[in-house]
Amino acid sequence: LVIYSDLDGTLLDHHTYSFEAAKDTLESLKALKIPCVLNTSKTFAELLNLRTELKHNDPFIVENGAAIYIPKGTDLSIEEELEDCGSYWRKAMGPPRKALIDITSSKKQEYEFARFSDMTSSDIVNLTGLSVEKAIQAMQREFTEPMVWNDSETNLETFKNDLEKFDLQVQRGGRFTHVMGRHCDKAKAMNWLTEQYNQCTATESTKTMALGDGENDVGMLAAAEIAVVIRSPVHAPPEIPNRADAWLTKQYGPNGWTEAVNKALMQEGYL
Ligand code: 2M8
Ligand code: MG
Ligand code: MG
Repeated sequence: LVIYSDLDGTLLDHHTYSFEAAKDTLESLKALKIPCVLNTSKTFAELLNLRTELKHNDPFIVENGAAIYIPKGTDLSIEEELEDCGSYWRKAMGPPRKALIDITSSKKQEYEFARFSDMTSSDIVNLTGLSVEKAIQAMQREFTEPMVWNDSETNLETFKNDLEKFDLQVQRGGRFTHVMGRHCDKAKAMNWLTEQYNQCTATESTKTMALGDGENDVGMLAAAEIAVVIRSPVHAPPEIPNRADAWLTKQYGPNGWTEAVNKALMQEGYL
């Protein structure tokens, strides 16, 4: 079993960003040697900090599938050449953020939006409830551009169509609307990494479980064998197409996460 987990609204509480309710279960996964891959909209800078808090040692995926980081020394033998990023190997899939900023700048007359690149760290603090330090880490983006969409839903559809011509796509997170490359997402990154795990386990293929609360998690949940929608205190659960078997947790955020992971551990015979 390999677990792929979103952070905000899933492993972390939507409002407080606390993972207290999931701590014991995270420890159990470590003891059982079940990798828990973080698959998030957050940046590498945010992950460096959070992984220390979470005592997380497994691979992780940042900026909505744009880059996969594998700590050096992880028991995986990867055939293709990866970028050497100090303590990590990196597989990058997304276009650089600069391109997203340039293209969206050309749309500023037509639509109402405020991008991270238009905001100060105190704007981000006010919108997210993050500390100034963490807001600054969230601003250190490489592949995606979150924005506050201040225009109509109809115009969002037109904006999406406009961006498609530039090979870009738009996905909603818990708070923001993210502009990102059209050929990368959480699902593609998960599939690539699962392929690497599969090549390592000679006898059986890796079973995947994915947990998420937002629209940007739908593809990842649809592609996982065990799909878990984490109930949100602020928005309706996303629909997972063709997955009547997807679980919806009773509890919100990290409480729901713990509920679902323990259910899976029982079902798979680990407990
Ligand atoms: C943004 O991501 C969340 C993910 O659901 C959102 O769209 O609400 C990102 O900018 C991330 O880097 C940041 O930490 C987070 C803070 O709430 O917001
Ligand atoms: Mg989320
Ligand atoms: Mg996320």
